[in-house]
Amino acid sequence: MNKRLAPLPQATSKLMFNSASFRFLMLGTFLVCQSTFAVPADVYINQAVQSYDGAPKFPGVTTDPLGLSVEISIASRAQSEVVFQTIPTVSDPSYTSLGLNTLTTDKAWGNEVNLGGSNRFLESVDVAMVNWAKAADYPVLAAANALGYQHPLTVLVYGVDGASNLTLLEQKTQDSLIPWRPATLDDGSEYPFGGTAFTTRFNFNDSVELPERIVVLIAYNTENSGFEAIGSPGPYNELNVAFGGDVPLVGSDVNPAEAIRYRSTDAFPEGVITKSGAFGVIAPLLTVRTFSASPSLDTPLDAGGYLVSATITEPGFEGDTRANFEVTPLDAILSLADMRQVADGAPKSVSVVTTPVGLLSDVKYVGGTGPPTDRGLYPVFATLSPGNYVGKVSGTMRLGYSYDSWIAEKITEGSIFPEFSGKYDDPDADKIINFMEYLAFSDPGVAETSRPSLLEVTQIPTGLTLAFDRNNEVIDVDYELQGTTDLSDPNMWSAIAIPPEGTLPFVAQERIEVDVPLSLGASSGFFRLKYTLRGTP
Ligand SMILES: [Ca+2]
Ligand SMILES: [Ca+2]
Ligand SMILES: [Ca+2]
Repeated sequence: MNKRLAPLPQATSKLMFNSASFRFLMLGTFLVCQSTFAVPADVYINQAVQSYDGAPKFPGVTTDPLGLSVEISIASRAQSEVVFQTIPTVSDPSYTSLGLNTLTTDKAWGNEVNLGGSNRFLESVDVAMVNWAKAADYPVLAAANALGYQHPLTVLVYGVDGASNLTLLEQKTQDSLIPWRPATLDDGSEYPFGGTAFTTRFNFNDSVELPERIVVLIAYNTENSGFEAIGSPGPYNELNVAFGGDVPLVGSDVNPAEAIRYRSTDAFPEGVITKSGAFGVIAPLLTVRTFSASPSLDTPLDAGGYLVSATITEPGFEGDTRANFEVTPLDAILSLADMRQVADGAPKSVSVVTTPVGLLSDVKYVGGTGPPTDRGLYPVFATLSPGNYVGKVSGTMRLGYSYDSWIAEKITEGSIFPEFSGKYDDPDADKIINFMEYLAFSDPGVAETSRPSLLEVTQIPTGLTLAFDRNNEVIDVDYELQGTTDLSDPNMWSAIAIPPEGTLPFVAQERIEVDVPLSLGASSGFFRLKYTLRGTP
C-alpha cells in the first residue's frame, strides 16, 4: 500500500520535545509491496461526494489500465469510537479563543493527551475554531461567498512514547469554509459574541495505529504566523483556535496546565515543539476518533463519511487506494417559537419548528446551562441534531411579566395590598387603574403627579405624531396602533405599524412615536391604541 502524504511543513530533525531529542519518522516514504508477477496499476475513487436522498449511494471506481476488476469495501465512519474529546458534544456558539496571528513566533498549537476508549486506528480529528471576521469587513470575499471564506487548515498527529519522543503519524491540510461571524442573530437581535465557533473534521484514510499518548496540533497561516506566513493582512488574522479548560469528556489531558506550541526559537528558528504554560489551564479543543482493527462494512445510505478501500483483484495486476466518500445531508429550515414567555419561576424553553417537520434539534441558551428562569433577554441558538438534515437558527428569547406576575411583585414589594390587586382597582387613587399602570409601567401604589393620556396626538407639518408608552417587559399584551376615517364602520380600523421591542440594545420601557401623514380629502381621522390580553400559559 502506498502512503502519500504532503511534504512536512518543516523537513527537519530539529524538533524538540520536553527539552529532549526524539526520533522523527516521516511517513512520506513509500512502502510498495509488489509480487514478482504483478504489474502495478492504479485505482481511483471518484464521485466521492453525493447528496443524501434516502437511497444507497456508491462512489465511482476506475482503473488505469481501464476495466480491471476491483474489490471495494466501505466502512461507515459513524461506527468510530471517540477516544479523546474536549469539544462539547453539542457545540457552543462561541468559545474562548486565541489567534495564532497574535504570536509571530508560533506555527501551530495543540495538546498532549492520553486516549480513552479501546480502539486505536485513527479515523478522524475534529478541531474547534472561532472566526471573528465579519462579511461586512471583507466585501470582496463576501461577494464571492456569503457563507464564509476558504482557508487551508492543517492537523498534525504525533505519537508520544514513554520517553516523550515524538513520531509524526499523520498530517493533513484541507481547504475549509470559515463561516463569517454573523452581524446579528437571525431575528435581527444583538449577536452576543465576538466570534462564531465552527468545527472542522479531518478524515483520515490510512488507519494509522495510535499509541496511548498523542500530541495533536492545529496549524494555519496568517499574515505573521503559521508554517508559511502570508505576509499580507486578511480575515485569517481574525481566525482563532478555540480553547477550553474543562476536564476532557473522553481521555485525559497529560498536563492541564500546559498546551503544546510549535514555535520558532533562537536555537530553532525553523520551529520546535515545546510544552508551554503560557495559556494557563486551557488548551485547544479537540475530538479524536478511531476505528477498530477491522471496521464493519456498510452500505452507504445515511449522511456522513465512509472510508472506501479499493483493491485491484485482476490477475496479474496489483494496486489499491483508500478515500473518503461523503454523503452530504440535506438543508432543513428551522424557526423558533415560544420566544416570549412569562417568567413565573419555572425554566422556560423555546420550541424549534422544522421543515421537514419533526427533526430533532439541540438548543443552547446563552448565559446559563439550560432554559432560563428569570426575567430578561436570552440569545438562543438551535442546531439540528446530527442526521440526514442540517440547519440552524438563532434569536433572542424574552422572559417578562404577565399582569399576575407583575402585580404579585408589587404586593411582595409592599407597594399595594393584595385586596386591591385587581385589574380595575386603583389603590393609589390616581385615577389610573392597575392594568393601565401595568401597561404604562407606572407604580400602582404611588399616585402619578401628572396623568398623560395613553395615546398622545401632536400635529406636525406633514401630519400627526402618535405617541404612547410601551412596557417591553409585558409579555401577555399585544399593543396595536390603529386608525380610521370612518367611526361608523367598526371594520374600517386599519393597523399602523409600530417598531418591535428593541434588543439592540434592550430597552425595558420605551416611548413609541409614530408619524402618520394626513390623509388627503379626509375631514377627520381617529386613532386608537388597542391592547389585547393574551392567554397566559
Ligand atoms: Ca494540556
Ligand atoms: Ca392607580
Ligand atoms: Ca400610580
